[in-house]
Amino acid sequence: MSLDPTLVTNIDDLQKDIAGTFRVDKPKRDIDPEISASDWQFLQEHGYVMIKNLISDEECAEIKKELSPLLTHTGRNAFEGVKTQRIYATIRKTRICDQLVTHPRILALLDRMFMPNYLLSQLQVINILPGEAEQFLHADDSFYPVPRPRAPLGAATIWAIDDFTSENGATRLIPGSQNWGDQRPSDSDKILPAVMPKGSVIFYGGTLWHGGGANESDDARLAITAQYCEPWVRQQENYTLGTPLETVRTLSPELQAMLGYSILPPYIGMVNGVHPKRLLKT
Ligand SMILES: O=C(O)CCC(=O)C(=O)O
Ligand SMILES: [Fe+2]
Repeated sequence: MSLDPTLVTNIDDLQKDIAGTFRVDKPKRDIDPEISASDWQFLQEHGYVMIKNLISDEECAEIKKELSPLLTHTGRNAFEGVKTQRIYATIRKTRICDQLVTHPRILALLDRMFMPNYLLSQLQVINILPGEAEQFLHADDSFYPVPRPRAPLGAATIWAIDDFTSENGATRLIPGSQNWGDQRPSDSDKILPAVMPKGSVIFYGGTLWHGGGANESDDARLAITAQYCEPWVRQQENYTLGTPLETVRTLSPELQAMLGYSILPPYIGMVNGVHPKRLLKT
């Protein structure tokens, strides 16, 4: 390792990317900047943005076919939903969701929201079965004990793999609630069901109040939620412990970084003083 004693001479130098081998790259996104700016603008105004038909019906059918055999358990409490099936450790079990996690239209929003090398916090498959009740309204990053109002520490996507209708459990959102302090939802709040065709996605910051809807239809409602967080807070699912190295080695560099094979310069996320990506070298 080469030594450069001039690299860090004062405390401000520690804000820099001082990694020797694995520098943080400025990502290039395959997405029209005007489209992304308009997504961002809507998100700022309403607390969420809905993007319709981002993947095709055929892709949704393929995703559903791959995920169905993995949907074996219903939830353990009212929050998970006793008539809702969830897949955790999705990264370990299938590659079919990767394309959604790293979709450029979503990453372009995350690039604006968080510091570089933001992390994947959750990747869950959520299948709401007929007869399920409404999920409690909640804000996804409320488990970080940092007082509100504040900027979101996490963000979520919910991809509709089935059509989302107001009968089958479309996610319910309270637009504007991202700006609340300690306020809790009340009957006077206007709730918006995220009705959208399969292949569409909603994106919102972790401070927005929302919840799964009741499923009063005769069919299940399949969704995939990828959630992300700032690189300086803890991920909800511990992907570095939960994903075997041989799986991580097969993933795109972008996804590897998001699981935790990355640093927030200068040191957060290091292993034995060096970049965690070194663990992936055989
Ligand atoms: O299934 C949904 O529509 C929302 C689920 C959700 O918000 C959650 O589990 O945190
Ligand atoms: Fe949620």
